[in-house]
Amino acid sequence: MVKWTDEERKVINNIFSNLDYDDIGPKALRRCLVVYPWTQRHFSSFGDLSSPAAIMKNAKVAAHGVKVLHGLDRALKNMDNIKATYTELSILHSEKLHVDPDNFRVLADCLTITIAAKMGDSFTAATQAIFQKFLCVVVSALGRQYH
Ligand code: ZNH
Repeated sequence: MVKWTDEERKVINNIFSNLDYDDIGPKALRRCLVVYPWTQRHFSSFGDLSSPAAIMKNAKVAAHGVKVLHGLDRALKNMDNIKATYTELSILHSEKLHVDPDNFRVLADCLTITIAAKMGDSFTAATQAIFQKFLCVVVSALGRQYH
C-alpha cells in the first residue's frame, strides 16, 4: 500500500482546495487532445475536433474535462485506498471505452502542466514531486483492471 506523509497530504489537499475545476479541467483535456491527437479517437461523438482552435471552443470537451478532473476527488477522499477506489472506473475505461492505459499518463502530464502554469512559482519542484506521486498512484489504479 502507498504511504503518505503528513506533508504530502497537506500539499495535495492544498492543491485541490485551491483548484478551479471549471478552468483547469477543460484546459488539461484540451491540451491532451491537441498535443496527443490519437486521444481524439475516443471523442468522435463530441463534434468538431479538427483543429486546436476547434478543440479550444468545443463545449463538450470542456464539460468532459471538468468531469474527469472531478474523477480525482475520489482519490483525494480515499488517499489510503486509491487502488480499490478506481476499480469500477478502470473496468469502464478498459472494457467499455477501450482507452489505452498509456493515455492516463499523458492526460496526467497535461494536468500537471496546466496546474504548473496556473500556480507559477509556487508550484515548486518539491510540490511537483508530491503531485506526481499522487497522479502516478491514480494512473496505476486506473490501469489495474486491464487484462
Ligand atoms: Zn475518462 C468517462 C475519469 C482518463 C476517455 N472518465 C470518464 C468518467 C470519469 C472519468 C469520472 C465518467 C464515467 C461515468 O460517467 O460513469 N478519465 C477519468 C480520469 C482519468 C481519465 C480520472 C485520468 C486521470 N478518460 C481518460 C483518458 C481518456 C478517457 C486519458 C481518453 C484518451 N473517459 C473517456 C471517455 C469517457 C470517459 C471516452 C466517456 C465519455 C462520454 O461521456 O461518453
